[in-house]
Amino acid sequence: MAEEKKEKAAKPLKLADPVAASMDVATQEMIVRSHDLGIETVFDRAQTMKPCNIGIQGTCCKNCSMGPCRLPLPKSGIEGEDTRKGLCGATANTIAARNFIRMIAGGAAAHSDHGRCVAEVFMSAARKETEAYKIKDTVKLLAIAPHLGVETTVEVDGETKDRDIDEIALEVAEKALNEWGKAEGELLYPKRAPEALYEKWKKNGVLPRNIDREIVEIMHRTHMGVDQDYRNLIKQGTRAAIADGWGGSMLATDLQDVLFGTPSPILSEANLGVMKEDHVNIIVHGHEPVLSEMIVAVSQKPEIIEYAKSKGAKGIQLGGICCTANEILQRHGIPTAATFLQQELAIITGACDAMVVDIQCIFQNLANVAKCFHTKLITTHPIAKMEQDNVIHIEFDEHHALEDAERIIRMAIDNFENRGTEVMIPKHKATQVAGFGVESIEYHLGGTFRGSYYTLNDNIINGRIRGIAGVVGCNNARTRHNEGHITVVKELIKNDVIVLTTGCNGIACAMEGLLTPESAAVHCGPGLAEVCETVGIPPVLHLGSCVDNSRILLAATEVVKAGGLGNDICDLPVAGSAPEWMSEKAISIGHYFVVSGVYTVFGVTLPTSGAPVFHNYISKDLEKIYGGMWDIEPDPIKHARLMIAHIDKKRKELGIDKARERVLMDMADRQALDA
Ligand code: NFS
Repeated sequence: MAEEKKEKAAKPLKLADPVAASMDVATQEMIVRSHDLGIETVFDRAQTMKPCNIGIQGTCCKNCSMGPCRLPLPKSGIEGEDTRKGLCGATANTIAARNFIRMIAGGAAAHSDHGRCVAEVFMSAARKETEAYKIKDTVKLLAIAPHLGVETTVEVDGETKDRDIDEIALEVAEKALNEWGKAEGELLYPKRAPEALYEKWKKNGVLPRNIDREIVEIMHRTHMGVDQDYRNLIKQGTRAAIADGWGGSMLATDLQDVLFGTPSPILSEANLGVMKEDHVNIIVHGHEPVLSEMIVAVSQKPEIIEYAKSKGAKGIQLGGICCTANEILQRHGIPTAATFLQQELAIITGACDAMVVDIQCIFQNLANVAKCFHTKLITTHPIAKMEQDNVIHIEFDEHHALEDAERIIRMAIDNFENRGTEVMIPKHKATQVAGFGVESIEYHLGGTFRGSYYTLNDNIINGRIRGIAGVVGCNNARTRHNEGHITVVKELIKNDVIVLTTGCNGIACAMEGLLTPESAAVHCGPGLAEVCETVGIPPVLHLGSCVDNSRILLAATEVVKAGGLGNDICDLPVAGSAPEWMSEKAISIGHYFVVSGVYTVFGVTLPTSGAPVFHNYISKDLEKIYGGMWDIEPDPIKHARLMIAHIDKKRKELGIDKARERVLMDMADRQALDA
């Protein structure tokens, strides 16, 4: 049976070297396993398929059918005038800028459409049309309401009274949904940014009008023969990126927190070793927590566990991949099974009874791999189906969410007995503490004295903490799996830079054991180690999924508000990084970090290298406008050092550079200096 099934899998043309492909031992073992079974994975495909040298430079235009027009940089570079042009005359700068902002449109659309789905479920919950979803976190609801212009109190007979919570929820739902397509005005959440930043956006004309419009306008402006000035093109990219970070993503995070609970630190595990041979293994993969929350709830029902036992399993083991993993990890402690690049390997364990996917970052090849095993691959979202005939589509709907989830789980349980003999789960897994956020950082590193982020700011000012880095983003099969992530993060914490992580960087750090308080003593410089030990936190704080990068923006805003470190995000000793990025979402995230004032370094490559003038504009000139800028550095050590150099530059500008040697100045001294 297994032999016959194996025939269906494509045999890899060229085999990846497991050690060169990944630094993670579980991954290496599973790549060897895939070769033994003759099943091709992304690691092998990366050997056979090489990227196009022109596309990689960002200078291939296929926006009309006279092309594709290809404008690679000449080997000798460009001396004198750059005469390269497409048939219509489009320059390399125009082409690269158009491609770049189309990536922003793709990324912003993905995050924001996810946010819209959550907002629609939120509306159903607020209208009490669904049994499955309820307004869970009323504290967070009351916290976000004012930012959407929703009153939380009413005047009755001259007296101020609390407004009915159901009424507030309903109005929040209406106001939130309106953000995607309102006819007039501007997006509401950008006002949550530090005032100086908001004013900067206003002055430069980049305040988003509504989320959908900014994305549509990118598609219009990049259509053949419209916008032909890279500066004007990136300006629209800026508007759409703000609409993502300070709009669609931030709404997704907030509404998810209200519906499912605001995360707080929670203990769990990570890597393929979380799967259990004697359990029904259900892997949830994708991004929206709307479905996975239901899977978690149903999998814990006693009658369902009994059903699993009646089929010979000891229980049900859930595991997550990609940002769905981060969502159910931060709210329920469900272990993380894999990063983006390990998704096929989870099936190759032979122990995956069902893989349930929704949207984004899902390999179509999962279907081919699933054919070699008993694994049921279930798509659940109307906008994300697969053409292969072994894929089951169970369309998920908030109105019968629990029934859908139960059907899926029962299908997985029934499938347990169909497992072949070829089960091999790697033993490796690591302990992690995840579930940090703006609120829990305030709790751990805040303090009630003066400002909410007082202790954090104080430790930055006195130099124990050198600065803050946001390290985020994907894996990329063009670079060794997890090595960029881990090397960058270790170099930062070694130099007393505290790291906020999300997405697949968070998963990589978890697999490496960096998300435990104990890791501080092993990997951190003395200042950061002392702070982590005193407050009992890991040196790398996991803030959730990629839409939760909005938490990083708001944490930075809290740092500004707490005082003593300037009056804008661009004044802070902070830097951003995506060492192994690959998705359009990462470009959108990178750009909203940059235009929020953060120096942001990407690894691997950036599709701007073929257009040096445009590259120069986003990596140098943007700093003059927004205080943040893009940079590219594939070498992870150099990458981290660039970030540290920027942090030191900011410390110097703030006049706190000497503090790291003296560790003398405290918050009060600093505020006295500011006054
Ligand atoms: Ni982010 Fe999440 Fe991972 Fe990259 Fe994909 S999971 S939204 S895009 S690969 S970090």
